This record gives sequence, C-alpha cells and structure tokens, in this order.
Amino acid sequence: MLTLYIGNKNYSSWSMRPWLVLKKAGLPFEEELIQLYVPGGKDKLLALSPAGTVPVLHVDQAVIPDSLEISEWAAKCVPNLWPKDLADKERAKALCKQMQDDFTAFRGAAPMNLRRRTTSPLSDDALDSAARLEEAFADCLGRHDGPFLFDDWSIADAFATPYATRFASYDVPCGLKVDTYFSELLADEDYLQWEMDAMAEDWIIEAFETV
Ligand SMILES: N[C@@H](CCC(=O)N[C@@H](CS)C(=O)NCC(=O)O)C(=O)O
Repeated sequence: MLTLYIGNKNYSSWSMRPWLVLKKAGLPFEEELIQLYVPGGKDKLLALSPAGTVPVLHVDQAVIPDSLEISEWAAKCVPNLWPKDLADKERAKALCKQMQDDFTAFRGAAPMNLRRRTTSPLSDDALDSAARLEEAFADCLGRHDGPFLFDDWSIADAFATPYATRFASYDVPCGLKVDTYFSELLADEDYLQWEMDAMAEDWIIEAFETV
C-alpha cells in the first residue's frame, strides 16, 4: 500500500517529481494533498515525516521523505526508470542531485507557479543560473537522440519538468534544442493531469506570487 503525500500542485515542484515517477512506474498509489504554508500545516507535515516536508511516501510502515529517495525506491521496484547504460545512469543521478541542490538563484527568483505568466525580467544572477541549467540539458540532449535527456524517459526528466514550467512561467529565453525538449515534457499526459489539478486549486501563497 503506497501513499504519496504532496503539497499544492500549483506550487510544489518537489512533490511533482516523485508523483510523475510513480505514474511512469505504473505503481498504484493513493495521493494525499497537504496544503502548504497554512496554519497547522507544518504540524500535519511533521506528523507524516520527521523532515516536516512533502513529498513523503508511506510504504506500509516505512516513511521515505525526499523526492530523490522516493524516486530511487521506485527504481528498485520497477526497471528502466534510470537509463540502461551505466555511464548515463550515473550522469542522470548526478544531474538529479544537481537539480535538487544547485540553480538556487533561478529557483529563488522563479518559484514554481503553474498559473503564473510574467514577462518581468529576472536578475542577471537568476538568468545566469537558468543558462547553466539550460547548458546541462543541452549537453545531455546533444549526446542522445531524444526526445528525452537520456533518449527514453527517465527520472531525470521528472526532475527537469518543474524547471520547464519555470522557463514558461517567467518567459526565460532558451535555445531551440532545449525549448523542444521542454515542449515534450509539458505535453506529457501525466504532467497535463497534474497541471489540470493545479489549475483547479484556489489556494494562493502570496510569497510565491510576488517574487
Ligand atoms: N529536498 C526535499 C525538499 C522538500 C521541500 O522542501 N518541500 C517543500 C514543498 S515544495 C515543503 O514541504 N515545504 C513546507 C515546509 O518547509 O514547511 C525533497 O527533495 O523532497
């Protein structure tokens, strides 16, 4: 029995990633949404996981509290969520870790907000950070035939999807190769299901609307 606890679909980029992974894995799971940054919300999160954050996966009695750990867990249950080639697999894992830890200037200036469309310019720091990310994606795409970072869909593409939404929301320029890749991610049927649910939410987190 799997239960994936997630945050607001409009805002929670960390939640989107393992949700996409579990969908692609074909593992049946229940999803429970915990509204973020509301009174009492943190207590609910702490009752679910010592980390006090979403996503968190409950598997029978086990608690797995991080987007990459949940994805790794799914990859142990189901083949082909990482690239088959060993060098590609290591590169995909490193890229996911980098997508978690790096690009903070871009993430800070452009929080995921699926409803948002703005042309207000980002700071140079944020644009430099976005350009480094684009370069990392372009490098992978240049070594493979596509349409995904490592040819077939992998966990790395789940981790890239919230970034694709940020490029669209904040009108960040990018080259044709990466733009085509982002279009592929944003046309994915599981992503579109998530996006539709996000659009139906009416919760507003002001802090993520005014950046
Ligand atoms: N490294 C964690 C980050 C999780 C995280 O920061 N989640 C945010 C939501 S997107 C959260 O739960 N924030 C609520 C809080 O910190 O109170 C992961 O990859 O799962």
